[in-house]
Amino acid sequence: MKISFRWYGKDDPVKLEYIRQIPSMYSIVTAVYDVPVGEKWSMESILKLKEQVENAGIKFDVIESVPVHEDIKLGLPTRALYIENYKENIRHLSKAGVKVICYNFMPVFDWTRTQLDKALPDGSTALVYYKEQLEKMDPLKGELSLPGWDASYTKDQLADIFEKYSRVDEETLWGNLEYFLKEIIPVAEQCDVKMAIHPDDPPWPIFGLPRIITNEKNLDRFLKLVDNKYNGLTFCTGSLGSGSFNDIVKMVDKYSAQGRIHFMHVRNVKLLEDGSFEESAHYSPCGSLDIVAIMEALHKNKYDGYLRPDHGRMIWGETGRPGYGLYDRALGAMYITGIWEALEKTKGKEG
Ligand code: DNO
Repeated sequence: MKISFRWYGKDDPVKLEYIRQIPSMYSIVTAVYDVPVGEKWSMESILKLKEQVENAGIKFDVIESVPVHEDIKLGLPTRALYIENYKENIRHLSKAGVKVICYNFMPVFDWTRTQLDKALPDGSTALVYYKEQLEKMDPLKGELSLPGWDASYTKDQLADIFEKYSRVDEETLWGNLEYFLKEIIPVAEQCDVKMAIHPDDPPWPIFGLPRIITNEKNLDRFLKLVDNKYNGLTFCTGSLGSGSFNDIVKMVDKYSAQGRIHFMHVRNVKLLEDGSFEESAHYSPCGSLDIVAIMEALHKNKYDGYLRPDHGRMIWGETGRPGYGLYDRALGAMYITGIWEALEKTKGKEG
């Protein structure tokens, strides 16, 4: 297992120098942030990023994300250009030594929460998704600002995209995903870069838009679309785990045994009765997931891919990017590292 940490580039208040001080830190997870979705990333900007990361003494192995242009998800004729750009990005990143690319195939919105600073009983704040609040939100009306939502859309553009998606149901989205994979996976294989799709967060349709990377049956279907290890998963325990229908330990065990998990996002989530959820500290008793059992499954299957602690709460007065402060994610990294060390000592290095 290779511990990694997401870093949002030079504007991230969390400095590379601080990340490096977390014991066990191996690789940074980052991206080129100043290029519009769908465009090519120049070799120059990739190499600049690599240099910054390596100067801080950490590896530059994982990209999260190379975003997929909506025209690809919508299956529009203009997808041809964006797919060529995507292939070029894979080639460029491989030249810079990148091993894994994370991406998602969620229409319009990435991860969605209804509140970013919910105060927990211990005084920390966390990201939450309350079903009742979501049902009252309408992205086409009012001021809606969601994390992961590309704020560069004007209201009119958003209305236009929603109109286009009215002709895309789940099966059409599957078809568009298959088309994309059949184009890019051969390039990823030639370049020895593993593609790792991120599941939909939350794993169910929102605002009437389809979502398909949501459960075990669909992950099986996804992996068979192109049955090649370069077509793999970012297994996000919190995203899939916010659906009580997902048996996370069983799924981690199954897909890591198949060698199809290239990147793990590990975090905990507390499920509430009505299908709502709150993000919690990584420590198992704080949420609904058994983090030790998840790590045991990875260890048993000799997982040697990348893993990053995912969203943290805001603690100790830290302010910054919701979910992506330093302190709670660093606690998560050490908790996970501690579990792994204990597994190696008690069960042997071979898993
Ligand atoms: C949220 C992240 C996601 C992820 C993308 C991958 O915190 O895990 O935004 O980066 O879905 O493309």
